Amino acid sequence: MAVDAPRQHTVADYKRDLKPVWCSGCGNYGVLNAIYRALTELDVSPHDVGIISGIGCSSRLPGYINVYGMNAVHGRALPIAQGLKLARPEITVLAVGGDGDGLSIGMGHFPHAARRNVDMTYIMMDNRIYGLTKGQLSPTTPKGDVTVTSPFRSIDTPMEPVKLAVAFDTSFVARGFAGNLKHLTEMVVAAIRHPGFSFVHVLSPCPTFRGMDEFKRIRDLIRVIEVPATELGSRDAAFTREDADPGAINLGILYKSPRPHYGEEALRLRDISRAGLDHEPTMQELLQEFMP
Ligand SMILES: Cc1ncc(C[n+]2csc(CCOP(=O)(O)OP(=O)(O)O)c2C)c(N)n1
Ligand code: SF4
Repeated sequence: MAVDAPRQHTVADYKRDLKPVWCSGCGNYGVLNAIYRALTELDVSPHDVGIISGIGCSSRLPGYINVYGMNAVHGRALPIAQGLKLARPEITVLAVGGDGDGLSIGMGHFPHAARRNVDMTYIMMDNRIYGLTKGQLSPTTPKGDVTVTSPFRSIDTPMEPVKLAVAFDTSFVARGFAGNLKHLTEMVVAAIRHPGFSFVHVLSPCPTFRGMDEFKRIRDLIRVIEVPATELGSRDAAFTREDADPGAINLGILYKSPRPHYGEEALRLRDISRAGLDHEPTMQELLQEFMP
């Protein structure tokens, strides 16, 4: 789109009549609104977007956006979304889901999505609990917290999604907060614009199972930072920043590892495999090669 060209889409184009069934005060409303705004800013046609989720309260999100979507299988948003992008490289593909979906049952897919580097965006809505199934401890539940499955307090060390993403050399890593819509929208826009697999960790409170003061607790810890471009590619710097102040949570673009994405690599491979051929092989010729 030319710089001065008027936008073709408004937020209303991405909204549906179906009202979310989320509890009032749920952080997921903030994430939904950030995605509406990001798509509006990117001015992408609803029919050119696909959003795939797993299972959970957060994973209901595709149902509330007027784009192609699928509330899929628990923990499997990433492989399905990668398949969609490979089949339809021209569309914008997002995967969304909770901390349970992405870090428990779906954890095996995260490092592979990062190393494969398909050009898509993964938004993890981290509420530090299993919401849909009514309050069990999740991989990100803080140590010491009481949940329905840790009635005498959790003794597990929580996972840290941003550090995991950095360790996996994810090509773009950011963090936002459902209670800071403007900043979260910026993070989602930057992630979608990034050519490669981008990960946005979103602090998305569940007041129902983590208490009404969860929003305030998080708001008191967050600080928006701007990492200098010269530091964005350093894993050491990213880890050091995350650990620098145990009383603070960094919001912003936290790590970048730019490299050719999977689609570009696959095209290169196709060209190499065709070098020396004087014509496009027919199906008959290919079959003959494998079954002479
Ligand atoms: C194969 C399978 N195992 C377990 C479940 C039950 N289950 C549904 S959602 C969920 C966890 C949800 O937690 P999270 O992904 O953090 O989402 P939230 O509801 O908190 O947004 C579980 C264990 C399931 N649906 N399918
Ligand atoms: S249970 Fe928690 S995560 Fe689920 S809709 Fe309610 S507030 Fe949101």
